[in-house]
Formats: sequence, C-alpha cells, structure tokens
Amino acid sequence: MLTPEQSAFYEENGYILVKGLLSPEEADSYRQEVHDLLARLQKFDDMDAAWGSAKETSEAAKTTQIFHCHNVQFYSAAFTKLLVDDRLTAIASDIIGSPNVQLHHTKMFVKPPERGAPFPMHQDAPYFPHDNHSMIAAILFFDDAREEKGCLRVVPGSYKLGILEHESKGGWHLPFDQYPIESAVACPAEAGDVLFFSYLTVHGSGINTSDEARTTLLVQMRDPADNPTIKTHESRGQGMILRGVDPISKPKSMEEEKEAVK
Ligand SMILES: O=C(O)CCC(=O)C(=O)O
Repeated sequence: MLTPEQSAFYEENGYILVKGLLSPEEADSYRQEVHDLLARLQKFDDMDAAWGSAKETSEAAKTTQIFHCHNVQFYSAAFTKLLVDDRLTAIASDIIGSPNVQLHHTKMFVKPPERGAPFPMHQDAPYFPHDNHSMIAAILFFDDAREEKGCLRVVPGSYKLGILEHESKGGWHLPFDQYPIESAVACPAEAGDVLFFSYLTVHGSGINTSDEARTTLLVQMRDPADNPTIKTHESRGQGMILRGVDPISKPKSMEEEKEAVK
C-alpha cells in the first residue's frame, strides 16, 4: 500500500517512485534473468527495438539501440512469480482504485552502455486507449538508473490533460520542440525501486551514456472492468488476473481460447 503522502503525491503528479520495493539481491537476480534471456534470444534476432523517432531526437541518438522482449513471463518462471508479487500488485491496486488488477503486457528493456536509445516524450494512452483510463505502468529497476544511464523523465501533473495529440511516425510521440526530453523531470532510481505512473503521464528517457547497461521490466496493468476503447495492442497473456478477480468475465468457448493465443 502507498502511504497517505505517497498517495497525495501520485494524485497531484500522476507518478510515484517507490524506493526499495525489491531488495538489492532480488533486483540483482532479476537483472541476471533479463540478461540471460536476452543472450538466449539474441541467437535468433538482434532484439533492437529503438523507435525510429528516437533516432531523430539528436545527432548522438542516431546510432543508439535498446534491446527488448515483450511478455517475458512466457520465457522464464521468475517473471511469472514477480507479476503476482503482493508488493507490486498491492500498490497497483491502490493506484488503480480497484481490488482487481489485470495484466495488459510486460516489456523488458536493456539500454546498452554508451549508446542506449532514448524514448521521445509520449503518453502510453494513444497506443492502447481505455474507457476509464485506469491503465498504469510499473517500471521495475534491476540496476541503478541515474541521469547518465537514461533514467525515466516525466512531466508532473500531465496525466490531468487527457489524451494529447501525438505524432505517429516512428512510434507515437509528442512534438520534440514542445516536449524536449531534457526539460522533463528526471526520476533517478536505484536497483529495486519501482516507478508507477498513469498511462496519461507524459514520459520518456534520455540516452544511456554510462559504461553500464540499464536493465528494467515494465508491467502495464489495468482494472479488469475498464474496457479497451479500440481493439488494439493485444498480446499473449493479456487479461491474466494478477490480483483479485475479473468481475465481468464470461466463459470462453474452445474456439475463443484458441483465437486468444494467436
Ligand atoms: O524504459 C524507458 O526508458 C521508457 C519506456 C517507455 O516509455 C515505453 O515503453 O513506453
């Protein structure tokens, strides 16, 4: 649960950094899981997921990369356990304002040393809009993310603006001149910290120029009673209940079950 001060901070700003949600030992072990998974997957693909628009943000960004995998719970049981960890879901439930928490998707990111790609400022909402805007992200930091490692940056209070108009080329992002990455508030984090924020909060991150990788897992969660406004961004594992129950679910036929795994 959040303390009353943390809840008030979230209410005002649309984000909260929770310190030490995982112990340094746990963070280190998840860091290893991420890097082991990346090594297994890189045998098949280069795993680079830098946005086309990220490369346009500066001259230095042109040669940057970020390694990524969606829905890591399909690759390692360690991540499956983490998704239902009470420490994570209790805070998610508190922020969402529902006893029930449903998974939308997960993404691991490794921003490699010296040339880890930035994320242009954006809201997540244009990617997967929902009727009641209950969707939140939790970014779990498995190693320290100082400013020079390309830590998260946010625009406090921006979640109160509703869905902003984004440019769609190279990933949904806000105009670079109106929302330069460097002008947003830096949220440096330590291994084991978790940053929770609304999918309406404007956020992004800078280049990792340090000599260490930045390793994170992003978990996107919603109230199961909040419906997608449009059918988009569906993926394996979406709909899994992480806490409580799905109060509106109906039985699925075998055909529908098969459709769901495609
Ligand atoms: O990991 C980061 O630096 C930001 C990730 C992000 O904003 C996203 O995936 O939408």
